[in-house]
Amino acid sequence: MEDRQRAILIKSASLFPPPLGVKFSYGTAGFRAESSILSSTVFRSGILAAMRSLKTGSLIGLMITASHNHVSDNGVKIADFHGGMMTQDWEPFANDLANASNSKDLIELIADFAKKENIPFGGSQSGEVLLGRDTRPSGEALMEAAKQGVRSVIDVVATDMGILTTPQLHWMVQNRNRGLRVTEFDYFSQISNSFRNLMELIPRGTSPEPFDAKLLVDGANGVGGEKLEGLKKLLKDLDIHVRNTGKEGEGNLNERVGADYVQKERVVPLGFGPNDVGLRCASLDGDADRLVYFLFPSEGSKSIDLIDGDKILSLLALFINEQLRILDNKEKMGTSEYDYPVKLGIVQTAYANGASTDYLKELGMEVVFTPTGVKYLHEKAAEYDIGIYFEANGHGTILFSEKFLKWLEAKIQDLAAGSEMQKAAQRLLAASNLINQATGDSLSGLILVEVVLRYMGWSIQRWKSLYQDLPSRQVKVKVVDRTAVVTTNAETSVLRPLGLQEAINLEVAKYSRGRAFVRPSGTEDVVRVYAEASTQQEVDALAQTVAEHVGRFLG
Ligand code: G16
Repeated sequence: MEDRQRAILIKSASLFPPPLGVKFSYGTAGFRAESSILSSTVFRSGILAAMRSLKTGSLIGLMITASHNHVSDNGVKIADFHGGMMTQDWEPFANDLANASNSKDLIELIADFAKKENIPFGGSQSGEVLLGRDTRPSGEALMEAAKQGVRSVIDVVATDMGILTTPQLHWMVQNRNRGLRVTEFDYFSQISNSFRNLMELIPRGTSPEPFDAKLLVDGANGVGGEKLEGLKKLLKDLDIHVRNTGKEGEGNLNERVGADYVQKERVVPLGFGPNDVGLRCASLDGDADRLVYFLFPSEGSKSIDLIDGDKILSLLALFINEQLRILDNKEKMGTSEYDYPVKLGIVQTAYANGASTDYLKELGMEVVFTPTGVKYLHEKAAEYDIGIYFEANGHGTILFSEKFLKWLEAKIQDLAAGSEMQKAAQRLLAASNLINQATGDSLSGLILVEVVLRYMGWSIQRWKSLYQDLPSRQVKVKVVDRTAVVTTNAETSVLRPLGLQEAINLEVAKYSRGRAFVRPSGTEDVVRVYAEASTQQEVDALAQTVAEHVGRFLG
């Protein structure tokens, strides 16, 4: 590293000293912590993103958000050149950077890593980092810290995109690196144009009941509500009403609102009431990368009927499968051989309700499991021609491989104009343009779900009855050190502390269809417990006793 670069880094790093006695870890979705202790970590993440840009010769993204966490938290994550999460190979370096206790160690770490990775500081290569933030009050100052980090690396520029949803930033990085224009208007236009294409491909008059267009959306008082207000202006066929938009007086970010609250607590979010009984409702999270639907079943009921990520996944899988079936329908269409063995894969985590996995398997679908975290699910889904991934919490998307899309485009040209097969191929292509190909995105996901429900002619009640969820319960346990829990087998089994898994097994064995697992959260300072059983009473008892064991083993 040349002297000039070293001097710039030393000077800027001195402005962002790390907090004493805190250990940061690049977890499920980057670094997260109470916002007041994050400026050095965000500054250093700016350096990290700039180095990644020089290494890859591409635009890199940096998002400042703590998504579903409390408003006083914040966080930072890096979007890699393909638009997905940063390569896991760089996570240990990210941790070392965040935890370097002084500027000297920091500079040595950077110099060593740059040498190992052949990162051309001050050479012919230039770089760029695109930055976005959610609506948290701490975001503005942290954005400045991130920009200073990026600008501490010679020849790398920081482009501040202001307030964005996390998926918008991922989408922008992916598409800019493909040479496309990526303003917010471009993002909205892509969604609204493909929405219109799909709407035109819905067969007329096939639905037994008139479709109720009205949709109520809980924006979690975050960035998603405001963006949806903008997007919906381009979606004339939809009747979307956004609540909890975060406007003055509407409430606080994620406080008794939003997808995480609705999915975990199964209660009506603030802003919804008796007048909404029976209506189709959806909930976004704080940075609009999660989506769940819900139904307020009856007046006086505090609880909701939840349509979680598993049911969104099932609906979308049915739609995709149906189009593939039509494309394969040789006898009916009398066309040539189905000449591409499309590999369709479904990716879930241990949180997926057992009934959803059974349902998908009964449909003949290939279902695989990964640990929690979009970074794992996305990577797995990308192995298929069409990979559909969703976490039960509503985080997910459908990925289409480039090879499959090329084949699909050629197929559309070959097939008889206006034929059912051509329409099925066109629907798949439009869906691939609509739903975010870089990461899970509640806005594009919501619009696709709305079209698919129209295509199916389904009310939310019909959708809900696709299968009966097994009763489940999630609880959090505060412990002294959550990293003491080490899991294996896609987080379904505990390796450490010794004896905890045996204790869980004994509890699970007491219940029919019992299942339980524990894992350290990567976004909050807690250990999470998930349980399933045949009745709600049983599952509550199971979750409770497992949580007690966690407390006993971990203190
Ligand atoms: C993030 C991740 C998700 C994960 C969630 C909870 O979501 O992107 O993949 O499911 O955290 O993770 P954990 O259980 O480890 O706390 P978000 O919406 O908070 O960015």
